[in-house]
Amino acid sequence: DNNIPLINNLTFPDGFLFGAATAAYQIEGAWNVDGKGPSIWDEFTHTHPEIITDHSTGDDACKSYYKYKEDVQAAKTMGLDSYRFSMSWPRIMPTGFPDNINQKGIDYYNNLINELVDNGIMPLVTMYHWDLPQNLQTYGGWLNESIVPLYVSYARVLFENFGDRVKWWLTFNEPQFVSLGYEFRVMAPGIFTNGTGPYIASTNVLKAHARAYHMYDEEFRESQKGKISIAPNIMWGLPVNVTSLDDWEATARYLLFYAGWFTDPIYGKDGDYPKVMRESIAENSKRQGFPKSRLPTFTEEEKNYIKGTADYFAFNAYTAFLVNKSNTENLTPSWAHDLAISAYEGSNWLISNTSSWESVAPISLRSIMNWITGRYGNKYELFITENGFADKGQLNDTKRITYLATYLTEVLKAIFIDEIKMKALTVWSLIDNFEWADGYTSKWGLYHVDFNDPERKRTPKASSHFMENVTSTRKVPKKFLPLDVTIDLL
Ligand code: PNW
Repeated sequence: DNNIPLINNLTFPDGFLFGAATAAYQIEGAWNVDGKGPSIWDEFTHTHPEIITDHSTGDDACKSYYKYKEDVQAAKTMGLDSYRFSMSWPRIMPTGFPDNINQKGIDYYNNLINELVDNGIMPLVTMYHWDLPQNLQTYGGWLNESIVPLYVSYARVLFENFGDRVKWWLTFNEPQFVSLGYEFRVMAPGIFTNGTGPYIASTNVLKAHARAYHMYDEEFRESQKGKISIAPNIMWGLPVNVTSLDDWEATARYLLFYAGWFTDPIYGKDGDYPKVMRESIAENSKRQGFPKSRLPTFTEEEKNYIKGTADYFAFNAYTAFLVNKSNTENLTPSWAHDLAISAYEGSNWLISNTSSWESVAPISLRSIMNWITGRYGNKYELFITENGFADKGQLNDTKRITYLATYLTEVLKAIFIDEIKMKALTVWSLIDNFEWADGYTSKWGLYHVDFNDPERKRTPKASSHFMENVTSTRKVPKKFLPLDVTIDLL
């Protein structure tokens, strides 16, 4: 019966946005040029080259500080509706303090935004993608609550200077950086804090986010009419053994300790950390002899202040893990030991050869979208701020195409079967770039960048032609996904 459409015949609705993303430290280079102050990532790569796989840095990266017009042309060639990029706090405020604003930094972002607007591409701006001014780290960085008003002054400078043209904002990319930077040591500032740092930092990040949101509401929304959110990473989990209640419980903990850590306070009804976190961290802290829980508590006033501070539901989504319970009772205090799970990649899953954590698990995306609406209601527009695949950077990137085709198909299912309000999918990344601790060994771009060429020549990959096809037909082209089945079967 032909009344039920083939999934490949479904069209992305009008207003659905296709985009691609980058981040300042990963692409700009010009790390000490035109008055930019050093960031914690400059410091980290310069002092700890052993942590970066190929001992590289983002000193030059893609040189997008000089080549931003080529980046915009790449987005334009693919027919993208939006480009997500981040602003470097130390390029705008070299010390992180508001008494010193670097006009050349403001000029750079003005030029980039104007170039986007002139080419009909919507700018989506991440205000913080991990490159804290190094000067603020000397005061403790995200562990010191004084950072909250400093972040708010930085946010004000962005709204004042760019808010006439930027209508979509993200306060933070993946606030879970607090565990990578203050526990796992794979990201700047690279310190271990005995199970305290990630929680103190997450509390300050949430307060900074909420204050920036309220400031926008009070001072800018009426004239600028933009939208603000935050982009947590949401990784899906599946129990190792589906008949084990322990594994199901571990999977639920994993979702709440990682994603719910930030989504519950903002989108949940209590404005607070998930109950499972509050209870188990309090219990562990007591057993470990701490005088109070290592997880800070919010006052009622703070909860009400944090609750509801997002205009749309943004999230990064890449992958899933199999999860089971692990016993960590007698181990060092830490976020990971509070979580008390083990996570694995499925043995027969297609995995990325260059990323240590990514496998191709498209069904996870639909599960995540349904988890969001199930837990927080179907009132927000959902905006996938990152999704993409890592390889060695070859031009004929067929696995990236399969990855994107299958994930985009899950978005169609969410729209047409689950009736979820999907607004956008933004591919990570527009161009190959500096992939944090993986340096230049793991490539995510729709465009290849030649890092041996002083000009950093950009070349379209096969996946960029795939995206061009998607944006011009507004469908997942059948030749890339031979799924000859009707949507009711999926
Ligand atoms: C994101 N994980 O990081 C970041 O937002 C980007 O800057 C980064 O380049 C991109 O994804 C690719 O890695 C992640 O452990 C870091 O699951 C870690 C994880 C996921 C995303």
